[in-house]
Amino acid sequence: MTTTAHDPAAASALAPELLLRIHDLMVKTRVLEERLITMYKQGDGYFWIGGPGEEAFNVVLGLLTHKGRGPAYDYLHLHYRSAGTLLALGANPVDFLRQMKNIASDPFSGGRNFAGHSVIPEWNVVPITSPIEVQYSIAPGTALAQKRSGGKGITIVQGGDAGTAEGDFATCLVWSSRRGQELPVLMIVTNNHFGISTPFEGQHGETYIADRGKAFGMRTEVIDGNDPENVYAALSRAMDYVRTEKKPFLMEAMVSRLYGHSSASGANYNAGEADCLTRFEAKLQARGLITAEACEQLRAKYTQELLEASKRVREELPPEPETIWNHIFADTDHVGDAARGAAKSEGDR
Ligand SMILES: Cc1ncc(C[n+]2csc(CCOP(=O)(O)OP(=O)(O)O)c2C)c(N)n1
Repeated sequence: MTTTAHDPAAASALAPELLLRIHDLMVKTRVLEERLITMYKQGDGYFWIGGPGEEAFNVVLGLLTHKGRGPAYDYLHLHYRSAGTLLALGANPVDFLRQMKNIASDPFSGGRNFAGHSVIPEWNVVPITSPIEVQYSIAPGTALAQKRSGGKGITIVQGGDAGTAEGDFATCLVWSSRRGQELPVLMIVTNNHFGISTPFEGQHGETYIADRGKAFGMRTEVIDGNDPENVYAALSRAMDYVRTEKKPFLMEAMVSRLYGHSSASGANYNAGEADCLTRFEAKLQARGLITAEACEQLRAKYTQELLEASKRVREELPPEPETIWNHIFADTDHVGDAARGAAKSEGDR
């Protein structure tokens, strides 16, 4: 395709194929979240939490991550709004439906955790937790291992704005930035301006959370997380810095929360928030890269696929009681019959 100074497509530094790939993944992620919400509302799950409104940022993060297992690759300490990142890495959306339905074939937790709590050891995706922010105090550990092993892997840790009030966030600032012992950590705050129902304004003295990094000698940046092209440029710069300098970086990305906090607040669409997907589609259409019809067809295709998958998942079985010990770190039964027997014979001696 030839471009001229008047061609709107020339406005992007990214290749059209890449822009369309990002768009495809954003649509796939949005449709997945909407399917999960529908499943929840139909009684096919107990709770929904996810990231509709964060697709622009999260998809690009996944595309830029060096995927693999072990310290030579990037570690991802994510949170419960990260489906876009995982789909961009290549995760199967049906696995998210399996976790929502709590069936045995859920690869993340064997049907025992609720939606949005993924873990993919093969890709260094550490378990996503319900307690918010703990990922920030765990992240320096993988970064330290990476620094010691000397490879190109970096540690990426992400969470919301309200959680930065927790001590774990300060732990990450301190441990990542010790002079002469800095760690390759990309700290990300996806700021949707709310902690459940608490607005940002009432909880922060600082204007930008990212500014806290400056006191620790960190590079920082505040970005519009709703614009995937902008995100691509900013994340590429930040990751490159962390990878080559082996020093921390704190990025704050402004994002939207399109369906409220979770099913606990109704999970209904909030038209008052900026929608990164409709914004991006308008841009791509204005540049002649995709038509409105093609956007609708793509959405319809994924909607149909996931509708069919949700019907299949409904027929699958819940986990067997004895699998309760799977997917936990301890490999010893400390409370069952075997443990009681051992304790008794200890006492008999
Ligand atoms: C340690 C801990 N405290 C409180 C909660 C309850 N809680 C769940 S989500 C949440 C708000 C998180 O807000 P934010 O960090 O901004 O992330 P968001 O969900 O908005 O992406 C709270 C307080 C929790 N899960 N864990």
